[in-house]
Amino acid sequence: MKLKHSLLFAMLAACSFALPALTQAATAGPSRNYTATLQPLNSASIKHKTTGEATFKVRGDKLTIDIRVKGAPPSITHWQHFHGLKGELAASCPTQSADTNGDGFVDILETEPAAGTTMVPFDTMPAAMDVAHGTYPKASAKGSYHYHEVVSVKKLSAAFARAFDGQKLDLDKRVVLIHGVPSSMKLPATVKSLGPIPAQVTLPIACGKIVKVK
Ligand SMILES: [Cu+2]
Repeated sequence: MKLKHSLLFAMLAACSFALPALTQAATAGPSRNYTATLQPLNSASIKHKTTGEATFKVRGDKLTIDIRVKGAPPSITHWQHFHGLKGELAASCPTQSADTNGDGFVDILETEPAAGTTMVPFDTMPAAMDVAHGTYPKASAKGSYHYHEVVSVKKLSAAFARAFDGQKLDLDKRVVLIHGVPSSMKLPATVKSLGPIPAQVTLPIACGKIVKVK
């Protein structure tokens, strides 16, 4: 009996120590991880199989973004963003069947039914949400790069809500799109782009659906 009591006491003591630790973790904010496996898009037409991985780590107010890409058209800048649908639905990555006009390229407009619209740029200042004027990473001569940024979840969420009708970031409803072929690459006139931006800049070359890591 005596042994049982002391065991019970030890368990209670352990619990009362564990409680303050749990409370501390709660005030530091949630800890969440997400990942996206990047699969090639338009690889047959552009002769580059772009692959890679994106990871998103939320620790308190810090969101750490890492995007590792290989096989991309080398020595050029690659626009990259998360795209998503406005509303509750989750975006998905388009396949080559999204080439509805049959010109051999899935252009940015043809990605919209599945992937939705351009939302947050993975440039040097994601929370500025300046998609058209951001500074994006440049691939090495071998076609690889590693993008790394740490952003404030609060700042990014606030900017996102302002731009998208109060919506939440909801990373696991978004897709990562990587863009860009050399400006010298000839594309059919049927390959569409956004406004005055050349189609070579916005042509999607890889996509990955963001999923929550358990
Ligand atoms: Cu994009």
